[in-house]
Amino acid sequence: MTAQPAQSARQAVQTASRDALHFINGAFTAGTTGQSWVNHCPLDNSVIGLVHEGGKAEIDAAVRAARTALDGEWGRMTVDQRTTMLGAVADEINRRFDEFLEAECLDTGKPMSLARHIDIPRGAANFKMFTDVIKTVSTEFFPTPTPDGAGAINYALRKPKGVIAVISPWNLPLLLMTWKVGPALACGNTVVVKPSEETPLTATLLGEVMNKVGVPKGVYNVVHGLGPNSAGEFLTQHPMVDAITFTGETRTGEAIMKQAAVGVRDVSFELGGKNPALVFADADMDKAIEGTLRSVFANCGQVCLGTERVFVERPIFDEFVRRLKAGAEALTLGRPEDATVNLGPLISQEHRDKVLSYYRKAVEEGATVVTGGGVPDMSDDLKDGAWVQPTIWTGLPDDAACVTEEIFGPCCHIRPFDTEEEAIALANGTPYGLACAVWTENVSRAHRVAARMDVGLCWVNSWFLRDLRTPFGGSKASGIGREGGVHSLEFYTEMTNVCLKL
Ligand code: NAD
Ligand code: 6OD
Repeated sequence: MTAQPAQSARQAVQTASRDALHFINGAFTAGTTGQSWVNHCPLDNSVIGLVHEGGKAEIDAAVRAARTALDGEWGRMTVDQRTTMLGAVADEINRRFDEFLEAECLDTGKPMSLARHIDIPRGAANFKMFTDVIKTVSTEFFPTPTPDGAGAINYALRKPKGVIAVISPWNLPLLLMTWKVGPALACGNTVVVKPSEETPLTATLLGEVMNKVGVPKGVYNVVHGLGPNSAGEFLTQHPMVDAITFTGETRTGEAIMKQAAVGVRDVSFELGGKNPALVFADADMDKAIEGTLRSVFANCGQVCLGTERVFVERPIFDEFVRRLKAGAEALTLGRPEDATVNLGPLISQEHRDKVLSYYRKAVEEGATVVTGGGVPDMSDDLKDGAWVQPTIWTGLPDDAACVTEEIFGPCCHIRPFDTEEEAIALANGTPYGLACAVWTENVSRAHRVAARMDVGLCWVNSWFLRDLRTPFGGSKASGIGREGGVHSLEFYTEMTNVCLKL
């Protein structure tokens, strides 16, 4: 996406109803760059509004506001005062639930049934949960012997890390942004958020919520922009940013890590994946089919934890392929508000081009297209949207691009295996290590296989079943660090050990 001068873009969208402004130091502003771009709805390519692009001046203003808030009222609040306020943020998200729902579905085109049950409730829950965690966490205490016999006591203090840069993607915009803002604020930090350029609305709306509940100005800031040579990069390079938490592509993570190296800033990364599902012959077939359909196609395949490689034990391979095909072909594509719809469009035309290039590549690489592989026929009002067909392949070689590279679309490759050992080797044979799903009714096998998966998250007979207290994150090229429950505190706080000689 390329930013255009505001004037020309504005002329094109005189009817724009939803411009996305920055939220800096408690106030909404278009900023000073004069640059903006048109935000399109992926359902039909219609215009949502303008998004203003922040530059170095906006980032600087936001980071300085965040710093000042740390040293001001926010920094002086007790944990109780802070968590009461964040509880009110959660309540206010719930009170304005329908506005968040509409904004998220406008930006992404995703089914309201999905956003209603996952995206928006999690936006609120991410604030509630971390306020509970921070209120109950204890610190270490060691009575230490000394040669004079009097002893010393050691205890660790947890303090906010400072100004946290939050850079988030477009697939679950509110959920993934608040997954980081919630714990960061609960720990007493302040934040500058750079939401995805594709999905600016809910982060902006959250600014209104912050003001409504009286969160001091400067605690939560949003600057819109692109990544390289724009707000994203400028934010990570700002010398007053103390740590960077990022969710997005592995390649972007590499770039941000270089940017974070200046000043030796800490990073927490949730990155890409090429997640496997292992379906053993002793699995409950109904559950495995239902779970795999969700893990492959939910959110139109745009879930970092989603399955793109399915390995099925040979005796049940044909039946599994037949039933997954039937399930995929029964999925309904359409408008968010239609309760019968399972799948929305991809996030953008640009992403559709990428996914369709993989659909073509799969055929060139020798795939059998079990179902899909192209563009669906949509009604006239949706024909300009970023639609693709749910797609299943078999027969690809293990080194095919569609088997090794993250596609982030509604598609998977299914391959047979003969032994548990082979299944584990195939599943682990990737530079990524985010998540996997194991389908088996054999409890011993479940534990045995789970222990050998090189991933941060292993689901057995389930997928995307979340308990927010658990460690969440990826291994290998899928991330650095874990967030969730007390694990988030490791990143969002700095510890000072106090040793007091008695
Ligand atoms: P992306 O990496 O393209 O962009 C993510 C964010 O980074 C955006 O806000 C973007 O503007 C910003 N950005 C890009 N370049 C930057 C730079 N040089 N400096 C600073 N900021 C920069 O990712 P995306 O396309 O928005 O999201 C899809 C990807 O995210 C997929 O790879 C998916 O697997 C991954 N993801 C991972 C998780 C997880 O929990 N592991 C969750 C969701 C998405
Ligand atoms: O559930 C979560 O907390 C989380 N971070 C989910 C990530 C989904 C990726 O698309």
